[in-house]
Amino acid sequence: MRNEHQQGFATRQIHAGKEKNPKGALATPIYQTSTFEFDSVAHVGAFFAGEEQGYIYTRIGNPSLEAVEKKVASLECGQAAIATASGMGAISAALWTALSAGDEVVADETLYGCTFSLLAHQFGRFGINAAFLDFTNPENLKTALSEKTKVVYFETPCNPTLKIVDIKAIADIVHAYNPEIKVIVDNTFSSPYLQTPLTLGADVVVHSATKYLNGHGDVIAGFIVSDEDFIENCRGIGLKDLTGAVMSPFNAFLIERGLKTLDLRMERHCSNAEKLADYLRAHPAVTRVYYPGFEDFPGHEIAKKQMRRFGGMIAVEFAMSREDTAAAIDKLELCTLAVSLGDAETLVEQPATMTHNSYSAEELKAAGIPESLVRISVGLEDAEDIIADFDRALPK
Ligand code: LCS
Repeated sequence: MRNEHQQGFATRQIHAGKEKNPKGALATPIYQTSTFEFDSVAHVGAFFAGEEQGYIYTRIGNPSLEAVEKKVASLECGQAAIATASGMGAISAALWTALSAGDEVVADETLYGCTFSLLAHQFGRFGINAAFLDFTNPENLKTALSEKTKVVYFETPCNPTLKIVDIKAIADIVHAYNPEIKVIVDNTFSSPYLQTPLTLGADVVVHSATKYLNGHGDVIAGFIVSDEDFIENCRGIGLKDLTGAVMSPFNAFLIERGLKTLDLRMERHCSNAEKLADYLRAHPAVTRVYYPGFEDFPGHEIAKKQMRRFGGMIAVEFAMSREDTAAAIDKLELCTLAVSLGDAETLVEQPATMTHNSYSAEELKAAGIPESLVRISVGLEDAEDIIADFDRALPK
């Protein structure tokens, strides 16, 4: 049999991390337990010192979590992963692990609203400064990095404008300046099926597994993937002591189950997004479609280089006021007005009022997020039915 590193993505999404369990169950059992039993007091010391393998308490480790952590590490081509209670749990545990008072984060200016809020509005209280700039010109980083910089942070494609950042170009500039700086990439919008930032020079990947990794809209969850040392620190400090935001064993089971079809789902998300983007671009009520698959989309060439396909997310500007746009969106029947993304259902939302309402009007402008922008997470329905829903809802 080919070893795990030689196996293809589909094989790893099904088999990686799986262990034969004593009762022979094919699916990983849900180890729904908070604590684990010890044989003797004499043994306890060895466990706590890490000299003996085993489990102590689910906030520190659990077999259901370990199975899905190993799978995600394999899919992201990382040495190790840690499961967290949410995407924000992963982001905060990774950042709290990497940063101390007096340090600085340099981040791209277009980020998921709560990540932006954590960096821009909360970190200052703890003596950590965040500087924001546009990473589409990697040269911008050369003047922004300093001896205080400990983390460089970005998403690609970005939420919600799908702006593309060149992972390798950023990682090369940052590590040439100081190899100790952690380049952290939020890979939520791509999933490891479309893009693996660690193979392009990033040090850490974070995920909202709430989205494509789970894929079925029924959990809140996250992951950090990196080398063994960083993940060990995230486990022992960031997650255990600082955030405590551990994934539940039941959610680990659901995500492991969802991951077995990640490639199939991503292929359909991408195909449906291509069709809907083409339809919207030709619609007279539409002024601009943000979609990395279009040849004239800024960043298309970089997306082609670092992604397998162009993803399932689209953003749209209409030739209508914010109110008329909202009225059209309200007329959608099959597509659902909701935040989140990466689900089987097509989800539609207005970032300025929903996911990105932590940005002020000036901050939206700086991040290139128009107030009337509509974001679509294209689902797994028949593309013709999604298009028919928009065709009925949009003014002729
Ligand atoms: N990173 C990205 C890129 C996200 O889009 C989100 C959530 C998070 C991290 C946080 O993950 P969570 O804690 O929710 O699991 N994005 C959302 C969105 O666009 N709509 O609703 C949530």
